Amino acid sequence: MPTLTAFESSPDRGQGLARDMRVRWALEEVGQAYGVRLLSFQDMKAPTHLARHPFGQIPTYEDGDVVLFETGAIVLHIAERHPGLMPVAGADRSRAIAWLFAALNTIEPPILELVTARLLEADRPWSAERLPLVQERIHDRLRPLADRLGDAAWLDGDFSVGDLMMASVLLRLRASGLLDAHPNLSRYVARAEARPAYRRAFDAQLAVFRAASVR
Ligand SMILES: N[C@@H](CCC(=O)N[C@@H](CS)C(=O)NCC(=O)O)C(=O)O
Repeated sequence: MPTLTAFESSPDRGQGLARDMRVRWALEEVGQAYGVRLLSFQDMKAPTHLARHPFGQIPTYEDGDVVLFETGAIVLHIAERHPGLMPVAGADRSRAIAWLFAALNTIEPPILELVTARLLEADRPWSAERLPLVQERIHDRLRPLADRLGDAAWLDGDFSVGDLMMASVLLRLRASGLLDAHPNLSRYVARAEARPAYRRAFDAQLAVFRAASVR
């Protein structure tokens, strides 16, 4: 049974944004049971965890000889070994992987810029001037994504590992309200969140946060 690492007490306070959520969700989609090793921030930077993850972050994934970091690599590893998260072969399979990369490499970077601008740079004198520029760069990415999705349920045929990652990345925007300007993307995210596998993953992550809060 694979083992993940996750925050012992998540800074997002159980909103489902900590990235072990992506891995939990993928495992739930394919019906693979898993264990979780919870880590404090101190544990994350200790040699035992640095051997699993060179940057001392969560999540990691361990299954026998396989020890992985980076959610893209972990989720792809799961999708390659279990049916249900991408087409079995050919160009359709490659396109599902392309959407996984697009989520992480094209859509997530400007969203992370916004997180940085809001959380780490809010007290800088230039912050108020910079924020609209960061927001506009996000819309520059969301507009073509929304155009491509159109009225479809998922990005390329059936739900795939690409949708799992894209919805996970877009969920980081919810609190900002920026997604509201793209109603079909809001509906896409809601559709993803309504999947039973997503709910199970969310509830499992929330249970960890709640247990840590009562200690
Ligand atoms: N690109 C990495 C990012 C991992 C990441 O940023 N993890 C966060 C939690 S969601 C973390 O461990 N933050 C604490 C830190 O960086 O010290 C991935 O997708 O796995």
